[in-house]
Amino acid sequence: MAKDLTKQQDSDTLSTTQVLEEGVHHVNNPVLDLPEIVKNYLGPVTGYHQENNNYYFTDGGASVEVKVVSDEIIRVRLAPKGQFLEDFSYAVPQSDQHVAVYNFEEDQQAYRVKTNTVTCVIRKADFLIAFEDREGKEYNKDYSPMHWEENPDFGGYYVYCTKAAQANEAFYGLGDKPTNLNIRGKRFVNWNSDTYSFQFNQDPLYRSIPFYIGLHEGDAYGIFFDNTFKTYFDFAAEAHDQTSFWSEGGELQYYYIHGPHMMDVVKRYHSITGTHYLPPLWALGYHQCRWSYYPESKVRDLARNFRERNIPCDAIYLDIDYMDGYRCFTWNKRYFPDPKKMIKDLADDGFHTVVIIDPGIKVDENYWVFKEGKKNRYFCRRGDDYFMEGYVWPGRCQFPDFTNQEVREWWGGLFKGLVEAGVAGVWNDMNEPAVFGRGTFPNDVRHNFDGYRGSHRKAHNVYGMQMVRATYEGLKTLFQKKRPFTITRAAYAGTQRYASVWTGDNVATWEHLRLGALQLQRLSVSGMPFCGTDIGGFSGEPDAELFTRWIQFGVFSPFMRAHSAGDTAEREPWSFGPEHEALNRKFIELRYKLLPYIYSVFWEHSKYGFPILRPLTMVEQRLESNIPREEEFCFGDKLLVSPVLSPGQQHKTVYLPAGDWYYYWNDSRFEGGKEHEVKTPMDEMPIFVKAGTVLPEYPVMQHVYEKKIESLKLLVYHAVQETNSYMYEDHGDTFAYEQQIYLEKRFVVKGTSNSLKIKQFVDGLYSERYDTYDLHLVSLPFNVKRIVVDDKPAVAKQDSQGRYVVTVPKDFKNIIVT
Ligand code: MIG
Repeated sequence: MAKDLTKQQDSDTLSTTQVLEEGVHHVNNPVLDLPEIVKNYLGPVTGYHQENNNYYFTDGGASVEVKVVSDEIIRVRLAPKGQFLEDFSYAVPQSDQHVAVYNFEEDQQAYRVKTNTVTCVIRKADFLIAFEDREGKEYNKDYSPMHWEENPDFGGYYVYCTKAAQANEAFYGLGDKPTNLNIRGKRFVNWNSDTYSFQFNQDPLYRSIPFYIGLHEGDAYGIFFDNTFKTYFDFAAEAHDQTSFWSEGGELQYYYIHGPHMMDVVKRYHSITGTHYLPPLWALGYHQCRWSYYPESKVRDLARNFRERNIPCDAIYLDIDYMDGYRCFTWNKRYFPDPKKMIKDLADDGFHTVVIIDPGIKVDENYWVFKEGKKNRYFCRRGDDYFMEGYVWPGRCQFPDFTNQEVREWWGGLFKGLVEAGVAGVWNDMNEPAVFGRGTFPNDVRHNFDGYRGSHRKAHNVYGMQMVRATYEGLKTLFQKKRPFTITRAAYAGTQRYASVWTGDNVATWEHLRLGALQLQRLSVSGMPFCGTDIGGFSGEPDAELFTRWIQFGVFSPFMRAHSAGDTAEREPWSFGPEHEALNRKFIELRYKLLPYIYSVFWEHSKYGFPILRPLTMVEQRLESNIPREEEFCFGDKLLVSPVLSPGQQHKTVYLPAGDWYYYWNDSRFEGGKEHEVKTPMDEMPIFVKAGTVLPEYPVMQHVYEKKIESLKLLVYHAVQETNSYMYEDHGDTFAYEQQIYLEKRFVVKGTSNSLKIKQFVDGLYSERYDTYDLHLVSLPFNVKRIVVDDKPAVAKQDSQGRYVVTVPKDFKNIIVT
């Protein structure tokens, strides 16, 4: 279905061994097929020298650099023959940005590079490297000295690092691997691959994020192996006491990132690789996609249906059929005679239009994109200087070298026409890169790699990242003041600076719904916060129940988009009959109610690097029983959800972390630190709000900004423990927030058995358009006698759920309820 495999391959048909080596279609781990190899290990340390925050150690031949990046981050590099490679990284734009206090010690046994937080110990006798905290607790250490072998394919080296795996250590991260959260006992390879209807445990998939977190006795650290070649990881699979990572080329270069909190590990990983920019508010709404909505009348029908049925929606996607013969940056004028008019009408009705763009450019002398690319030699070439050609949707194609700055600028500018037509977002697909028949480019394709030239071995895993970077930067320039929205399928570490991601071509099965819940949690701890699955499943047919449960999970997916393949039955929220239409509406409405909270969580990510989804092990990492709990997670730090992932499920066991929680649907209070049995009828899913939370809610809108908010609703959940909640507000789609034009509000709630105090602190220069808040006081353990707002008495009513409601000025400072 998805691809036509009968299409002719490139002239040099690959032999089976070559296919194995290319690494895309292999079934067995290709490393097992390698001939006998000789590995060189670092010998005893013979000396060292220092240059600022870099320390160099040698065994006489090889050199090892230990760099203090920050108080909590130390980078290690290996140069087998003493010669380091150029210090260039697509993931870490600047590794020298942090200032830290550090010092150095030497004794009989070891050298120690110390910061205020971490000590890196380099043992003299055997060159083993370890990382400790200030108290001398060992977090991570080498099992064997770093080693390498001459690369039989192209000179250079295969580089290896083997660390000790501690007895009960659990491992997390590595991006979108479709498997259990704890990856101990598993092996992986990173090589971006188009994996239509992938399966549980399949590897590799679309993305390469060579970053993992180790968790041992409640303490966490991270390792980021910044190497773009095909990389491998083994988490105590081959040998129960060893964790290894290695690569088919490039440098052995990794960052040790200290915890002990997993949250801090992720935050610090973001401090070097960047966070996701603050998305436009509309991008957090509900998105409707399909392969493909065309012609124009179909798109207009779709939009009309959403509005007539009162189902909120902010974005409609155009998949490849909007183009003229799949030529990027063109329109099929028969299907879309006047795109500008259509997009304008959609926009007037509150819909943003997002279009797909693939990397393959049709070889066609009458097509301006091809002509410009050809003239300027922007397309990738093979080792013998022939252009890299392959078949994709448009037929015979050539592919821009996005690792070249000049090509990226050119590509970014090509969006001019689409932007003038009103397009608000761009979806980058097939950028692993995917090529019909052969999988991807052959290894001999040459890339500019921003001046650090290399073959496809080095550039493959960053190709998609550089494509979406070109897209993001181009849109940003063309939009001027507005925030672009971008989404990519392929990625390398750091791609979060340019785009959101979705998990690719999943399947309409319950297993895939569950897999999606695991993948999004994994992406979130791996530095890819803005992520989603194809709601409903890309291929195959979900039944009504599966679709509704997937919509429910979608409400708590950072990115919420329904998508389906072209050969499936209609797949809109109303496609499953009136009963499920009402259920789907209810949950899409819930997403819109929660938008001010969701937006605030994105702000916390963008500004501070906190992940959006947080697995339970991250929330309560000292509790070993949380390690196998992978179906529930927190969205931000106030909401805990446990999506229903099985058919016919009538109830679910939910563990609540320590503290009090309120059930979202009826305000009843639950005690944390234990499990609860929760009913899960179709119209409910387990959602809990942490006690002490101030949860902002918008009225239901059909799209963002549809209605002017008269008075903002704030749900205030009683707590005895003093609790902070943050709310972020701004224009929603401009970059003015970079000039402090935003509001960051902090609410402090503190209660007793007969009182509740609420304080507000406001920071920033934006002014909201409403004047008051409607405070809904949830589950007060007492009857209200008096409410005092900034020393003035106020009157409360009771709402339909029996909550006390009081309207207060938006700039209140202090409220006392007794
Ligand atoms: O070869 O553009 O993952 O979301 O609908 C298939 C058509 C190409 C794969 C994407 C999918 C998209 C489809 N694309």
